[in-house]
Amino acid sequence: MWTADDLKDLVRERLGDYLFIVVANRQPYVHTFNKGKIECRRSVGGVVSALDPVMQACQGLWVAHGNGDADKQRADAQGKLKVPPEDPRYVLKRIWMTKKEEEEFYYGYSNEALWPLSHTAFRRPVFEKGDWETYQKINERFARAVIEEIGDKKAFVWIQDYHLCLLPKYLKELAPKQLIIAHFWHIPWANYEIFRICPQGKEILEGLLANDLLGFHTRYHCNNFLDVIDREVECKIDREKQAVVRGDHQTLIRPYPISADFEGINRMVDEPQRGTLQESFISEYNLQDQKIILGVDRIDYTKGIPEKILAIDMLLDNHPELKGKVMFWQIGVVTRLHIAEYKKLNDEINALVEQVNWKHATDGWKPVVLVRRQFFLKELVAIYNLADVMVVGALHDGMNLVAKEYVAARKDEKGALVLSQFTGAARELTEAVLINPYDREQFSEGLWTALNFTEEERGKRMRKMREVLKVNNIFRWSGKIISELLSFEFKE
Ligand code: GDG
Repeated sequence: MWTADDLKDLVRERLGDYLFIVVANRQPYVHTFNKGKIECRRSVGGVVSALDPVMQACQGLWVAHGNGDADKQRADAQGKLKVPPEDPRYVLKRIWMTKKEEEEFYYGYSNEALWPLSHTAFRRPVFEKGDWETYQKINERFARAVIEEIGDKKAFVWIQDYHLCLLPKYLKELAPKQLIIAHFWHIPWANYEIFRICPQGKEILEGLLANDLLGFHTRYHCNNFLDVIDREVECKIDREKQAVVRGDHQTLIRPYPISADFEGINRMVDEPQRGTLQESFISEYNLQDQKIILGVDRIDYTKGIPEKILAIDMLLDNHPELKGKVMFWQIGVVTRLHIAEYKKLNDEINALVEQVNWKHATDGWKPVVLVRRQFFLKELVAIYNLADVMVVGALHDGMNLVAKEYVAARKDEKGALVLSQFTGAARELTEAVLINPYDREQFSEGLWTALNFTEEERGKRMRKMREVLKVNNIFRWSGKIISELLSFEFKE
């Protein structure tokens, strides 16, 4: 089983004198103003939890967008500072963007073009010339930020996600012999029929093929990528090695399913604070005396939130005896509100909640409680343990960490998971009740099945899923990628 210490040992033993650089849009530490004082907090999310210990061990460099309102105050003239602030171990180099650049690079090309394109979620991607130009410009800015730091040294670089498709190519052009690059793509990769509509498709593929290693969550996404390459790029595809070969360069294409910090979450379950948190949530959200069906998502049109509310509606239509006894508690962090589609979705969800509550409410009880608030992982762990059924209804999702965190948090082996078959997580968590969120009847049947599991059935399924996640944890994910990355040799 992989641990944080194994990762640290791996990097210490194999890295030698080379540099280790992570490049991501998201930074690991953010500085913000709060009542006139500057506060620093670690960003939430699996990638930061997995990579922060590695960076601390190898004293690497993390290049990211400084998006906090007090970030400039805490960085030097080159945007650099040592983190974590209380025990500085590695360098965070912030790059800056104007509001307009952020609008066009982050909200525009990344999230209005590449995000819907990759998720095949029936939202039309928007390709704006200005967004694409800024996307190129910001990718170049990230490249320069890395190159400034390496001097004449050699470095292993690990790039994260769809914001930085062009970065590998720019980097290799600037320093062809000094860099070995891996890239992890956190979202699905669309099939050719979808991908081919992207006007900048060729440039994006050229960018990604400059990587030495390119990772996706599942083999299905790797195959989609290889099919697209096969049709769009002149090259040789070595199916046995799962590699794309062009001239003397090859890019290995590999599946690496990301996961949750299983042990860390299990430790949080044991903290005495959990009980207190649970009591306060029960009284704050009126959760007493009923079974809880829980949803936790960023409010995003790929997560199938309206589909979940409609499945609950049908469940109550078909089983009115559940009224007053079961509730659907949906926690949703509002994101990307700048984008019109997200605003529309928020309005649609509000209207649906109101409609379903109006239809089924009885004295003092309503079926849907929607909470738009951000919780810390410790709080989420307490919340996961309050839920009889966890429901993930994503229409398409690279992995879905919420499903894995729920399983990791159910040390008591209680609780059941209803999981969309269109998530990467469904490939590993086969003991969940798998549903198609587009099929309302099947979805509501799935909820009914999960609510009615015997204790034995529930325990058996949860135990099996926990065994899978205990081994396939977040450190295994990063360990596998870093081992492969560090096994490449630099060109002479
Ligand atoms: C993308 C891909 C892939 C913390 N507080 C809250 C909250 N969190 C954390 C959760 C979880 C994370 O946010 C959400 O991760 P997901 O994997 O579910 O979804 P995306 O944000 O879409 O992530 C996805 C992931 O990258 C990693 O590769 O799995 O497929 O789309 O860790 O603990 N989440 C919510 N409320 C909070 O208050 N909803």
